[in-house]
Amino acid sequence: MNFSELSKEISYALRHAPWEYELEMDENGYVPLEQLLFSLHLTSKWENITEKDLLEMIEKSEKKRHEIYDGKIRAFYGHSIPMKIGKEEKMPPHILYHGTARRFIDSIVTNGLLPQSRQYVHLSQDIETAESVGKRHDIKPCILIINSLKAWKDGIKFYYGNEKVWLADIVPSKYISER
Ligand code: HQG
Repeated sequence: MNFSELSKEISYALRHAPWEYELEMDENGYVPLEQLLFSLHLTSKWENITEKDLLEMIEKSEKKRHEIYDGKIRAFYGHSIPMKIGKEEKMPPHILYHGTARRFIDSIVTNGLLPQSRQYVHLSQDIETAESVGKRHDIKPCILIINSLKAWKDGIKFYYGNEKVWLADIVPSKYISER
């Protein structure tokens, strides 16, 4: 079983294209496991996939991307679908990080961090996570330091993704500095 490929496909379905898989998604991004399995079974690649495989995929993945709960599955973050997924508002830690490409810095300094094609800006709990997020965009990523608690006290909303990923609607540039 190629769990990495499976995780990619499920992320695609749950974050970007539930309609391609005929999934009915609730306001927190959950879809019935049954629906997802039914849809995956229509392809030869995943025709034998079981709930146990999905649990094992989640268990073995280094990144906590998905969650199974009460017969439903959801992605913790990353959504780009038009229906905004509700996330739990939470007081953030003092500092969060954001790894990005050098070529985006000028625009981020001018406009702040914006969600771009996703529903939320994604922030990292630690520098290592920010490094690996940033490396997806640039071999020498920039690590930005977010003065998150100050921003939260000033009324910027933060949301919990998983233990490594925090979300925000936007982060104005006055709370951002370069490492
Ligand atoms: C940049 C992956 C110009 C932003 C990762 C980022 C993460 C701006 C890019 C999760 C900007 C968007 C999300 C502005 C933000 N001007 N560029 N004003 N504001 N940007 O991929 O945060 O592996 O949508 O810096 O690990 O890189 O899929 O977001 O570089 O957790 O589970 O616009 O996706 O998780 O890129 O990554 P993305 P991201 P998975």
